[in-house]
Order: sequence, then C-alpha cells, then structure tokens
Amino acid sequence: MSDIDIEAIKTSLDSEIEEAGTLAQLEELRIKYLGRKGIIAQLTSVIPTLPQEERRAFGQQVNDLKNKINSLLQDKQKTISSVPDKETSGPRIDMGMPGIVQDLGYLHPLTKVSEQICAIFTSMGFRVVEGPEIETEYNNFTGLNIPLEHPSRDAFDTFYLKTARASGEHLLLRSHTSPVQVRVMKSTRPPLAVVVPGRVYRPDAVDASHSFMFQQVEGLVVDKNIRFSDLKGVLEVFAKRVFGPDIKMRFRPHFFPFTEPSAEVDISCIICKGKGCSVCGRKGWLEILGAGMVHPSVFKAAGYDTVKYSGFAFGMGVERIAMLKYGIGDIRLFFENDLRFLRQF
Ligand code: 2U9
Repeated sequence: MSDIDIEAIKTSLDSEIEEAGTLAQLEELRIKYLGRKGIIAQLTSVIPTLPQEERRAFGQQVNDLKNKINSLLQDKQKTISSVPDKETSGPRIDMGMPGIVQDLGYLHPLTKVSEQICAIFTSMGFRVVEGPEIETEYNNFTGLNIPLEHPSRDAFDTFYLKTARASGEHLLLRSHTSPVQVRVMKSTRPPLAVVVPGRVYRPDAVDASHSFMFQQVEGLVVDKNIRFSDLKGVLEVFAKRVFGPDIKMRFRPHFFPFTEPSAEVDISCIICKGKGCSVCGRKGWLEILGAGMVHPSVFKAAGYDTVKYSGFAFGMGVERIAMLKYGIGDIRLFFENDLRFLRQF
C-alpha cells in the first residue's frame, strides 16, 4: 500500500469545510481538492506507480474521497446560501450590547405609610373600608353635625361640583374621609370598628405644610360601653408602634362638630424627646391627630340608639405622619414625582 494517508486527508477536509463561511472560501476548497492540479488529481496520478495488486483498492479510495468532497461541498454551499447576508438583510443585532434595564415598580411613600397605619389598626380588630371621593353634601357635612353656617361648607372652602344629583343635592370633593363612616353606619348595625384611608380635598393655598389634596386615615368604633379610655388605649398602641415605645402622649381639649368631647393628640417630640427644639417649636410636643367621642347628633342622623351605643372616632393626615416619621420638611416633595426623593422609602 502507498504511504499516502487518505484518512488524514478526510479529517483535514472535514475541518476545512466546517470552517468555510463564504462561497468564495468554498470555491478555494473546490480548487484545492478537485482542481486540475488539486489533491484528487495528484492522488490519481499516483495510481499507475503503485504495484499492480494495490492499484484497484487505492483507486477505489480515491474515488470515494472525490465523491465525499463533492457532496460536502454541495451541502455546505446550500447552508451558506440559505443564511441571509448580515450586512444587507434583517435587523442588525449586537449581542454584546447591554440590555435595557427595567426599573422595578415600588409603592409611593404615602401609600406605604397609609398601609402601615391601617395594618396597626387591623391588628387591633379594625376593618379597612374605602369610599368615593365625590360625595353628597349630606354625607360630607349634614350627617356629621356640621351646620349650614359652618365656614367649611362655604363654596370657597370646599370644591363643589357644577353638576348636582337629580334630587338637587350638591355634590363635592370630600373634605375628609368621614362620609365613608356615615355610609358604613347607614348600612351596618353596631358593633363596628373601621379605619378609612383615602384622598381628601380642600382649596388651601399650597405651601410647605398645606396641599389642596392630601390623604387621611380616619377611624370609628361603635359598640355598647365604648369609653374615652378605650380611645386613649387604642391611640397609645398606635403612636408607640409608629414612633417607638418611649414616646409620651397627651390629649388637649379641642372642638369638632362631630365629636364631644374632642381632643387634639400630641406625642413627645421625636427629635428633642420633649426638651424643646425647632421641629416642635420649642414646645416639646408634636400634634399627630384629632379624636373624640362620637357626637349624639351624628348617631341620631344614622339612626343609632344614642342610649344603647357610644363610640369614638379619630382622624389623621398621612402626609403629616410620614413627614414626622421620616423628618421630611416639605409636603410638596410627595407630589412632585422626583424619583430621587421617592426612591428613598
Ligand atoms: C364619624 C364621626 C366622627 C373623625 C375625626 C378628627 C377628629 C380630626 C383631622 C386630623 C388632621 C383631619 O387630616 S386632618 O386635617 N381630623 O381631628 N377626625 S375626629 O370623626 C368622625 C368621623 C366620622 C361618623
């Protein structure tokens, strides 16, 4: 047998075909193997020089190799022709380019604080209830013992809608979430304990501590034998969970039309611990909410028996709680949608 290694030629051929990526490279291979002076021609020219008994077998091997080359070239030509030219067709894709990073969504700090407040009350047995932001004058004022001559009923102190109900009753943007408790009382019998989160509207000029729209969480408890001490106990648990176990509370007498007696509730200043600083205006105390025992006129309007039942109510501004909790000095930051601010919570 000749010392020409046909198997080595096949192996080299396989890898060369594999590597060829263009029709021009394929043509070069065709010439190298099948051309006039190519490998097959050289092998064929060797045959007559071999001993007689080897010629037939060697000739057969050369022929097989030639067939293999032809079929490999044909197959590869089909493959290359079916791949679109990157330069001229289809979208250009740079696999090395960094992907588009999707920002993960997160809750607005006011939503978080409102949910935290509600969670504290639900842990004490309260139910969360929500209601519409467009309300009737009855639910927002009359049913809450707010008289006709009260300044907040003035058209300049409330956002009234131009359209009224078919009955002629005025519609308005609620100025507190209390109308939801009126709705709850109209549809449910005591005992009840609800907290009501939501947006409210007052035509206040915007400054560092006022906004024409803000959020409240209000609460209402009605049952037999509900006392002022129950109100104090519930609010103390609430304040300590939000501001820490060491804060002190005080109740200052106040007036609200819908509660009697009424109080404004302070906590000891979280900055100076009661000594007096610029945050608490040197008073040592920070007002966090208002509260009181539900006024009998409110119960009467709802059809509740004022002898059998008593209850307490409270209300707070979510922005104020969030500003105190996080040391935020300007309410407008909540509404400007500046992600550098909003991302911090
Ligand atoms: C019903 C009966 C009574 C809700 C109450 C307050 C006291 C209160 C303010 C706190 C800061 C509003 O956001 S704020 O400006 N609210 O002081 N709210 S008692 O009393 C009710 C509510 C519903 C049926």
